[in-house]
Amino acid sequence: MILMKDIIREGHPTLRKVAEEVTFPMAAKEKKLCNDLLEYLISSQDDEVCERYGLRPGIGLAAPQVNVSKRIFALHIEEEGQKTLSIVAVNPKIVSHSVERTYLASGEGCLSVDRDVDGFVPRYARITVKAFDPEGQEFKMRLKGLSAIAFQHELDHLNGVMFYDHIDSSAPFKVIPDATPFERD
Ligand code: K2U
Ligand code: NI
Repeated sequence: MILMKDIIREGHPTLRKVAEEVTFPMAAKEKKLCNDLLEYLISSQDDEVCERYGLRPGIGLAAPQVNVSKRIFALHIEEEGQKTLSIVAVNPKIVSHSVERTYLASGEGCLSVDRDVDGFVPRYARITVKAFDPEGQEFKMRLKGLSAIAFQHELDHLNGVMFYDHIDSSAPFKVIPDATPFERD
C-alpha cells in the first residue's frame, strides 16, 4: 500500500524528469504499481482509511510521485452528476483540445507539494485523450471539468512539470483569456 512516506516531495529530482514510456507486456512490478496508485486514491477518499493511515486525499497520482519515472498515472474522481472516472492511464497523450480554457477557481495543490501556492493554473477546458490500460488495451476518452484538469495535472507530472510552473508569479490571479473558472462544490 502506498503511504505518504512513499510520495516524494518537491526538490526531489525525479519530479523534474521526463518519464519513460512503458513497453508491453508490462512487468508484474509495473502492474502492481498501477493497482497501488489507484488503491491510494480510493483509500484517500475514504474518511476512515484516510485518517487511519494519515493520507492526503487525492484524485490523481502519477508514478514519478512515488519515485518511479514511468509514464503511468491513476485518476479516481467522483463528480456530482457524472460517472465516476476510475482509470489507470499508461503512455497517456492528449490528442486534441478545446481552444477554451479553464482553471480551478480555488487553485491547485499537489501531493508532492507541502505548501499552498496560490494562483490560477490555466488548463484546456475539454480534451480528447488516448492511453493504454495495464493490459495494453488502448482507450480514448473525452474529458471536461475536474477530470480534464486532473488529467492535465497528472500528465504534467510525467513531463517533469509542476502545477505552479503555469502560474504567472507576477500576477497569479490575472484574468486568463478564453477561460471559464471551474468551481468545485
Ligand atoms: O498529482 C497530485 O498531486 C494529486 C493532485 C491532483 C490534482 C491537483 C489539482 C487539480 C486536480 C488534480 C491533488 O492533490 S488531488 C487533491 C484534489 C482533490 C480534489 C480536487 C482538486 C485536488
Ligand atoms: Ni501533483
